[in-house]
Amino acid sequence: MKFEKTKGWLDWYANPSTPNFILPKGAIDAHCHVFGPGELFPFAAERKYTPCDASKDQLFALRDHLGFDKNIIVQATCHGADNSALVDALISSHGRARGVATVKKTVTDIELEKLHAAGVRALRFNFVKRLVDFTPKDELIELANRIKQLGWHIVIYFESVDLPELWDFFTSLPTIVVVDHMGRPDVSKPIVGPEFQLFIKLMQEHENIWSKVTCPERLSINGASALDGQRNAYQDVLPFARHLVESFPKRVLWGTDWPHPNLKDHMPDDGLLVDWIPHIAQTDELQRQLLVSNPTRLYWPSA
Ligand code: 0GY
Repeated sequence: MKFEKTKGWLDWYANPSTPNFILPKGAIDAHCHVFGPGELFPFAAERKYTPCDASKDQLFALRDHLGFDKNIIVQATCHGADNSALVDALISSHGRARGVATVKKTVTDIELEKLHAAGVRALRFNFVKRLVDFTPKDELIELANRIKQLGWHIVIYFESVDLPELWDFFTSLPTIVVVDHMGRPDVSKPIVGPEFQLFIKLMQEHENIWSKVTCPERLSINGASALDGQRNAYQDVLPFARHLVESFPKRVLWGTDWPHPNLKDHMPDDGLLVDWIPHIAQTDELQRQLLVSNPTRLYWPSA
């Protein structure tokens, strides 16, 4: 089937630069997606956007170009609860990718076991209203209890203004819980302000909660305009990410977010995004934890 991209959709950066920062051996890109290709893996009827194609081969080429060893591929909302493109990418990775799937409450145990065999190790619960329709919390809790038996965890995506309302639900989840993109802080507000401090409190009080220190390009207010050849970009996001890396060194993950869905203003050069890492993780040990030991512990525990 031929799909028409959403108007104004920005394609991923075609020729990313080679990073100056040499990733530690075994580094894992812990947040990225595959889109289609639509002709092979049609986008879901309930999707809120239609992306460009971004195939497994293009993802693996980026992995090799940037110097990552492995990927964590997160089911994107444009594929709904049809995990076929994700599963195909996981199988084709020959053990070098694990997945985060989206399922409906009707998923059978056999289907979950097949996802596990392909390399899925988590479910994603998405609360971002522009991306998904509402799912009742009791359905999510039921799923969480089922996937706990498989040793999986939950990945949650939400806007920071919704954290107070979602707090009780998040803190009742029975597994490790990984928060996408630092809970999407409003980086124009102070790091010591009530909004980000609530997120810090969530992580301080609940040792099962982890955070991805990802998506400066998505969170930055002055992003594209503050670029210094992009190598010195996203200064406004930096203190938030650095604070989390230094406060919770064993519970943070990093990823490219390739192919960067829904960016409106600029598309980052993924090579330059990698060069952002040493600004948020400033020692070899913090970099090793962020890029190697934390994601390995979570996704390849027996490695
Ligand atoms: C991200 C962010 C976004 C989209 C999705 O699954 C998705 O559609 O995750 C977004 O639009 O903020 O993590 O890729």
